[in-house]
Amino acid sequence: MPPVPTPADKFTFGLWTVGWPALDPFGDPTRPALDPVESVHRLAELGAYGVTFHDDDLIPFGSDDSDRAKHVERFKAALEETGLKVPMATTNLFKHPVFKDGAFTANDREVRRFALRKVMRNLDLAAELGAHTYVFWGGREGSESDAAKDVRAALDRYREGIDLLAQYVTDRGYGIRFALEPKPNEPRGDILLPTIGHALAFISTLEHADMVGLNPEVGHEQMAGLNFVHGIAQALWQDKLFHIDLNGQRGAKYDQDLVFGHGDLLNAFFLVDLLENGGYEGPRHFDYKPARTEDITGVWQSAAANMRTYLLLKERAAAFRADPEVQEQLAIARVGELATPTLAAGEGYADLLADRSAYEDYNPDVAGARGAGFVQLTQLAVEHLLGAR
Ligand code: DIG
Ligand code: MN
Ligand code: MN
Repeated sequence: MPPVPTPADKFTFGLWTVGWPALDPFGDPTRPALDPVESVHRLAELGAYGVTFHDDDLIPFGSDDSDRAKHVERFKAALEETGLKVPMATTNLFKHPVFKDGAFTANDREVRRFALRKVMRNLDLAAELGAHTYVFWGGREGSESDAAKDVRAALDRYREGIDLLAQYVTDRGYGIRFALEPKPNEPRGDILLPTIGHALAFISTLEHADMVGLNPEVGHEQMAGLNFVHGIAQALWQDKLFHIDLNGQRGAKYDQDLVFGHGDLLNAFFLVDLLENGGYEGPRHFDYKPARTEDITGVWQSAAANMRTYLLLKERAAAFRADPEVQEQLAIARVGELATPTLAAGEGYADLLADRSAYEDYNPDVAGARGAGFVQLTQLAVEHLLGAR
C-alpha cells in the first residue's frame, strides 16, 4: 500500500506551483488561472500541511486596499476551513517590469526603495498569517553584462536591504527568520548569490546574521553542476538550513522545476536520508511546476506525486539504514570512523610530531592498496531504492 501523506509529514506547496498556468517564454498558457482558495482546499484533501505564497500570488499586483482585504479574507477563511498553515511567505520581486534590473540591487535607487516597501508590506501579512520564515529569492538580482552592474556595490545594496528588513521584523517582534534562496542564473544571465556557498559567505557579513539562513532549491544547485546533498549537509553543519525547496532537475540546463524525484533520483534518496536523520525539523516544501503538458487533473496528480515520492524514499532510506548488510558494509567502508577526531583528546601538534607511527614508521602503500568498499555500499543503496531488498 503506497504511503498516504498527512499534515504530520509537514508537506507544503507554493500557491504559484499548482497555480502555474504554464505560460513559458515560448508558448501560451495551457491551463486557466487557478483560484488560491481552490488550491488550499485541494492541497488539504491531498494531505498537505500548508501553503506558501508570494504577495502577488494572493493579491494581484496593483490591487487597491479594499480588493486586497477581500483576497486576504477569502484566503484566511479557506485556511480556517481546512486547517492548512502558512509556514513561509515571500515577495514577488521579479515579475513586474519595474524589477527588470533587480529589486534590492537595481541601479535605479527609486526601484530599490519601492522593492523594500513591497517586502515590508508583505512581511506584515506574513506575520499576520503566522509565517515564521520569509524567503528571499533574488531572481532579478544580477546582470547580462559585466559593464552594467558594479557587483561590489550591488552586494552592498543587497546587504543594506536585508539588514534593514531584519531590523524591521525585529522591532515589530514578528518572530520571522529570513531564508535566502540561491540560484546561478535564469531569469538573469548571472544571478547574485548563485550557490549555497556564496549565500553562506554573504550571510556572515550581515548585521543580523543570526536570523538569516538558507532556502536551498534542489534544481538550482544542480543547474550549477553541484551535489545538492553536499550543499544541504554544509547548510545543516552551519545551522543555516531554515527552509528547503524540493523539486527535480535533470542536469545543468534551464530550471526544470520537475516533480521531486523526477530528476536525480539517487541524490533525492540520499537527500531524504539526510533530512530525516540530519536534524531538519522544517516543512518539506515543494517548489515545482506541473509540466506544461498537463491539464488540471495532471496538476493534482503532480502535487500528490511529490509527496508520494518523498514518503517512498523516506521508507526506503530507513530500510537502507536498518539493513544489517548495509551496516556491515558501512563498517568496511569506515564511514563512521570519520566522526572520530584526527587528534586524540588533549593531543596537540607536538604529540603528533613525536608520534613515529603517524609518519616515520607509517607505510602509505598499505592504505593505498586497501579496497574502500564504497561501490558495494552504493549498490546496496540502489537496491533499496529499487525496492529489491
Ligand atoms: C523560485 O525557485 C523561487 C520563487 O518561486 C520563490 O520566490 C521562492 C520560494 O521558494 N523560490
Ligand atoms: Mn527553480
Ligand atoms: Mn524556489
